[in-house]
Amino acid sequence: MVTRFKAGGPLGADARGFYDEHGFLILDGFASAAERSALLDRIDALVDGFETPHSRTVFGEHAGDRYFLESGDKVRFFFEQDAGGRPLRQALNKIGHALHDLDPVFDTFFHSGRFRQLARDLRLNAPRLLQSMVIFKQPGIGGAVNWHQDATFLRTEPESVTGFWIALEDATLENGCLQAIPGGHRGPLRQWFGRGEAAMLETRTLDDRPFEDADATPLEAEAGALIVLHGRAPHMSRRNLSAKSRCAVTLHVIDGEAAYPADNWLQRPADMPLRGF
Ligand SMILES: O=C(O)CCC(=O)C(=O)O
Repeated sequence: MVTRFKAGGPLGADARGFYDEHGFLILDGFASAAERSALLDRIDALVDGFETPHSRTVFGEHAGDRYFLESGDKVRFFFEQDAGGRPLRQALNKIGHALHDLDPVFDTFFHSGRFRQLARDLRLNAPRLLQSMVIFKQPGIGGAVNWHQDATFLRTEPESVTGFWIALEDATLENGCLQAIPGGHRGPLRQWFGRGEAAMLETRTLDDRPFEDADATPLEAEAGALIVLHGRAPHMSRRNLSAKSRCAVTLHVIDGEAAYPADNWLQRPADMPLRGF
């Protein structure tokens, strides 16, 4: 049974305890209706300003793809696999990965006192904003996101990545809400993803025990809710075969005092250092 908590003010001991035990936390009403519509309007404006390249980069088919590898300090657009000839706004899978530094609307939203307070309550040391995304989950074609742990993709020593996922629209089982395994964050990290030989992207198995669909708990979220995900929390989402869009924005934060290995896929140039809240 997933207990839901109300956003606003410092995290209570009950919410903190739930997060420690389960590895995720739902905070209802974190983003206001005005913030959601400002972000959705901004997303439309970004899409309107995007010049469609000759070849559309499909998210998940990016091994070795420079467009993806060089997106850590940019705002780039990735397509759904089954987008066919759909218009751009209905064909995108995601936008990433430095919206929080490069786009004024996202910058204002993410660099707010509420996120700072939440990071403090989660005992994140010297939080640094590493990665931000828009995840569209388009009606009818929104692709599944397979089981994974964020600490596979955003590695620090010691591990510190924490995900903030904010629903801009209602996310339900019908349109492919997040699903997670309660307590799964206390298990081992299963995979390593990063730059291997010749900086080519590589996935390595660290532990071959699979995550089981039978252990999944749906994290349904009303528009405005924020879901915190521990870096080791196993999570996934199914395809959106419904007629309802399920747009979300995400932010991944790391501890600025932890080491950030150079073989992480996401790299920042020296003149664009990570910032705190
Ligand atoms: O929004 C989704 O469906 C998946 C998001 C996710 O896995 C992530 O942000 O790590």
